[in-house]
Amino acid sequence: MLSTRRALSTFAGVALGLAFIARSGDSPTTAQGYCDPNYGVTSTGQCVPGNRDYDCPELHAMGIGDIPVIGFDWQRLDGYQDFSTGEWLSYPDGLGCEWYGE
Ligand SMILES: [Ca+2]
Repeated sequence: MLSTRRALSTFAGVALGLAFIARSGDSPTTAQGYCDPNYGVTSTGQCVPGNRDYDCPELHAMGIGDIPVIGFDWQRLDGYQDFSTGEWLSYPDGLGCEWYGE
């Protein structure tokens, strides 16, 4: 079950993403839809789909990892936060879903 904090951040991210799409009009796409503008293209030329909130295991299964965070990390791909306390267990470093740990 999503926490209120996560739900709010997800909503903010979606709003941000949609605003970006509306401005740019033409965005790169993936099989899953458009690329989330908050995340950069990986070294393998892939991007994070922006159609929903993805988790790192899912993205890794799609061959997507070491993702540059260039906007708001609403999918929480970088760093690891304890949602019950809000404490960062592993601080964000600008790269999400590293292939080898955070
Ligand atoms: Ca990271």
